Formats: sequence, C-alpha cells, structure tokens
Amino acid sequence: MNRMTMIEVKDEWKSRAKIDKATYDEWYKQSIDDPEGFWKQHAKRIDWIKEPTKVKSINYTYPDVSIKWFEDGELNVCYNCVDRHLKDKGDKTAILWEADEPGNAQHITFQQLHEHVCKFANVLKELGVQKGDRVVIYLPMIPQAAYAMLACARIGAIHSVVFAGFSPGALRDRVNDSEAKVVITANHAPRGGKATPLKKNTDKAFEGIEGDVKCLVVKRTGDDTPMTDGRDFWLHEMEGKVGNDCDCEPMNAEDPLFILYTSGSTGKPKGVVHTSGGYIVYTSMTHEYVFDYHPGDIYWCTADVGWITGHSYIVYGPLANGATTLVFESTPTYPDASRCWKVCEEHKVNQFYTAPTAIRALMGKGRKHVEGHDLSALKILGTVGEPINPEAWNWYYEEVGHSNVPIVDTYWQTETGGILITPLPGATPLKPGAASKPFFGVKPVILEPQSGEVLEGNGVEGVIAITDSWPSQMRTVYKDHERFVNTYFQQYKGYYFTEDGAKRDEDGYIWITGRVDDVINVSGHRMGTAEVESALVAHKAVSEAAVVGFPHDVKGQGIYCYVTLMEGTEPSDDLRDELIKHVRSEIGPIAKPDALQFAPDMPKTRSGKIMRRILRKIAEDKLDELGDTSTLADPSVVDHLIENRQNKG
Ligand code: 6R9
Repeated sequence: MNRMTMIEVKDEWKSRAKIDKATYDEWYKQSIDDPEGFWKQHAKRIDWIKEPTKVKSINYTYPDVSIKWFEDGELNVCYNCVDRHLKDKGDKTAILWEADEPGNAQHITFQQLHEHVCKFANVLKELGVQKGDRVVIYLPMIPQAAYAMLACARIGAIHSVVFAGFSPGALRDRVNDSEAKVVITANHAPRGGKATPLKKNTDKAFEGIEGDVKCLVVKRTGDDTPMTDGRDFWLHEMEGKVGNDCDCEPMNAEDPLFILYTSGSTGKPKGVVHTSGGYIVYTSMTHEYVFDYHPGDIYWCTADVGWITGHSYIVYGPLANGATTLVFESTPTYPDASRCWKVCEEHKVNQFYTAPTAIRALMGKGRKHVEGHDLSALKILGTVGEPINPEAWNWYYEEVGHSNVPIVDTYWQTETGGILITPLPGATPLKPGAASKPFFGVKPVILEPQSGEVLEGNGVEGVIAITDSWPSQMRTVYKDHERFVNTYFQQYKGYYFTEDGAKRDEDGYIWITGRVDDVINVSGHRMGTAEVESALVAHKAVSEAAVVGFPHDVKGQGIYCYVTLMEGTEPSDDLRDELIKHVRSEIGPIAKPDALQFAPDMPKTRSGKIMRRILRKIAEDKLDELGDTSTLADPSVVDHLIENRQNKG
C-alpha cells in the first residue's frame, strides 16, 4: 500500500483525545505483557457488587475450549447502564430518540429511563419471566427496544433480539431454538414512511411456535391489531398494573446477558452467547476510547438493535458510560438523502458511526445533500460492517468531515462482542480503507491459509486469527458448544479464527479483505449462502440452488442465485419473480436476490460437489479467471451458464 495515502494525526485531534500515541503504545504493551494486571485495572470502570479476584481463565486447546473472564465477580449490567448514573446525571438525556417522521425527537433522561426499565422489568416478571429465562425482542428502533433489553438484564433474563426486518419464519425459528417465554413486539413499525405490520408477522410466527409463549405488544402507532386472549398483552395496559420499583438481580460475571443469532457458512444461524462482566467492561471501554467519548457528547450509531452493533454501541457501551445515545427509527434516505446531516446538525451530534453501504448510498445521491449543513459538532466519524473502499472513505472524510474529522474504521464481529481492530483518533495516523491497529489486549496474527503457519513481519497476506482472548468474546453457541469449538477453534489450533482474510502492510497496518467462508456481506449484513439456498430449494419448483456473492456498488456484495428447476418445470420471468419474492418472504427483505439465473445443470466435480469458485467468477463477469475447469464432470455446462448470465440490476 502506498505510504503517501497516510493522514497524520492532527494536533487538534491529539489535544482533545484521551489516548495519544505514547499512551496507546504503553497501554498496548502492558495489555499484552500483563493481561491479568491490565484487565484487573480496567475492570474497575464497572460497578461490581462483588469485585472479581480472578481475571481470566482461558483454554484455547481444541477441543476443550473454555473462556471465562472475571469469573468470581458479581454485577448487574442494567445497574451499570442506568442506576449508577442517577446520582449525577439523572436529568441528562440518556436516549435521544429520532422518530421516523422528522421533527418528532424525544429526550429520555436517565431518571426516566430508570422508571421505564423498572416498569418493563416488572411487566416481564408479571408474565412469569425469571432469571435465566429467554425473552425474544422483535421491535423496531424505538426506545422500548432499549427498555426491553435493559429490563431483561435487570432481572437476569437472557434476551434474544430478532431484527424487525426478518420474516415470520426466521422469528419462529429463533423463538423455538431459544425456548423463549415471551416475545416482545410492536403493533406497527414505521420506517421510511412505510409501516410494517409487525404484530401480524408475529402472529404468523406464532402459528409455528412451540409451548406456552406470551406476546407483549408495544403500541407504536394508533393502528389496531388483533389480540389473542390469554397470549397477547399490551405493554401500556400491563404497566398500569405493576409497581415502579424493581431491584437489580445480582449476576455472576459469566451469566449470559444475551443470545444473538448470526449467519454462518453452514446450517442454521448460530445463537451467539455473550455474558455479563467481560462484555460490559470491553464494550464500555472501546466505546470511550475508540469514539473518544467525553461527558456531554451526543453519540449516534445508525445501526439497528437487531445486530451486534446496536447491542454494543447503541445500548450497552454508551449507556454504561452515561452517554447520550441517539436511537434512529428511520433510514438515511427518508424523507431524502440529507436526513443524517439534518439530524447531526439539529442535535449537534459529536460522534457519527455508520456502515460503508450507507456512505456509498449517500455518496451516490450527490454532495448537495450534505452541503449547507452545520456539521461542526462532529469530532469522530466511524464505519463498521464491511471493508470500506477508499473512494467512499475519502468522500466521508472530505464531504462530511471537511478533512478535519478522524475516521475510525472498526473491525469486529457478532462473535467478538466489541471492536478488535481500529485506529484511535488521537493516536493512529489514518489510511483510507485500513482497519489499522489492534485495540488493547487484542493480539491478531496473519496465518498462511493452507498451512496455518504464522506469517511474521510486515507485508504479508493470509487469514486473520486472534491469539488469546479478550473480555467480550462470545462464550459458546447456544445449546451447541461443539459447534462453537468446531467453527472457531478447529481449523487453526490455538487461535480464535475470524473467518476473514487480511493483510498487514509495510507499515504494520491491518487491512481486512473480506470473508473467506460462504458468508456474503450484503449492506453490512451477514448472509449465509446456505440459508438462501435452503429457502430456494424449499420452493416446489426448485430442485437445486447455488448462491454466490458478487461486488455491488452500493451494497458491497449482492446475491446471485443459480437455480435448477424440477423436471418438467419450465423457466419463465414470472417464475423468476416468484422465486425472488419467495426468498424475500422466507428470510426477509435483506435477503432479496439481485439476480436469479436458471441453470439446467450446475458445474460439478466428478464427486458431485458444486464448484462455487466457477459460479462466483461467472457472477462477477470475470470470465478470464475461471481457472481450471477440466475437473468438471461436464465442462460444457460452463458455456451455457456464461451465455445465460443475468443482469444484476
Ligand atoms: C460488527 C459486525 C462481521 C463481519 C466480519 C467482516 C465484516 C465488519 C469490518 C468488516 C472490514 C471492517 N466486517 N467490520 N470488514 N472492515 N471495519 O459487522 O458484525 O454482522 O457479525 O459481521 O463483517 O467480514 O467478519 P457481523
């Protein structure tokens, strides 16, 4: 990589930042040389009921993997996010809610947050929820989503948030897998001027939900929704029946805080389990230093609470720090592409954290939407979710930050709970497109993909793995520890394997090159190709399906499907539309294929394995990179596929 593209840390950034280069170097060294001492010290940022005496006990030896942090400590995460701020920040805004329709913002103070969360927690108890029970949260971006999460944390229930854009089928599977007691939803979910009938989706999911599961409904709009007696309860009615006080349940540091399902390369989505102590230490600490959060700052992360970014950097990290966190119900393009900048101007947003796909979409709408807005309060810009192309990075830096605001390109995963690799605004010279440097306590290595050998030094490329643990690492796959161990610890022994490719350049900067498994990244959302394939083959017309990603200007990657039809079924445009709609309704709008090609035959090896490499190259129009096709059972299949390539929209 060209050293010329490096942007030095400006004096202004240095002078306001909590961590300068010398501090970064010193703390990083300490965190690696003496992790016990380092994390014992930094665990003090949290209020413990019983301070931990043990810091870490980690075993990465396959297959006996076990990860524990602060294991004899006791705390309550909700207390740390709410109660402990009441004394000196009670009247300060905790949640700044920006509703779908502009001009309807609401400020919820820490005092009010406390009242809402206590009531909510009492309602859950009234519905029979106890410590350790699972609660599914299927809500749009409304304050009640945060109340619900914090209420669970308060009483020791384990929440599982399901993205409100997911289909009834996806909701049903997650409720059943986690054996939840309650599903929390809203009657309607307004977004971008349209309202999704969320409760209706939930009703559909309930047709396949096993056991005695209750449904708690938030009245977001005036619209009515049918309620089932004995199963469905309005939140506002229940709140009228319960008291205002609710004690915080003392939790062990290793008690689960939440489950969050995420896509993998095989099978069903995995229930990623995060626990209490290490998670809140690490998310609050990264939030403070990566975003250089200072008391009084207005912090905005545009993610959805349905994803890990919403958990760690809208709700838990910021609130544990007593920050004002902006919760955004709408989309960056509603009512037009200036929405984000209007919100930044109106609320004097200091930190703005979004995804490359949003930046590319806004860039595509032109600079006129940014121009003329007073963005002078912005101190930090952030990105997450996928590699950011330098063009989008430069646009963000120049048009939004006026070349005066550092960008933190934060690399991490659902599994890692918090940010692993990122520049720090006062310490790290910036390179457009590079996730840059490890956060404290994180020891990344680049491995040679085949041999697993560690590639030392700079100027190397391979896959990225992490030596040793950090406090917010996932602990297990819900009800399937073996899957956890096999997915992340089997291939490269002694390391946590991220399933991402990466390089370390001549300056020691880390660049993430993307997934090396069958996961594609659509608008920053992880999608297992296997999930889309199984949705397709669930349709009666389909006998076989293969799904690959291709580069997409706005979404990062798009979804390209190859479909073999059942004997006697004729391909047609109508059937193509029907299959695309089918995937959309089976999984959700984010899984809608961008192209679907009928393939009478798939390119297969003689042992019957579909050669996805070839399908990928065809979808990418890289016909000169098809490579060796001689091992195919029938090489002529490829010509047919090339001739019938589909327009990718
Ligand atoms: C937080 C989140 C994780 C996958 C990850 C990687 C990609 C995330 C990135 C990035 C390059 C960044 N990813 N941040 N790639 N640069 N700054 O996104 O979690 O939804 O689990 O996705 O996203 O491929 O493995 P999750």
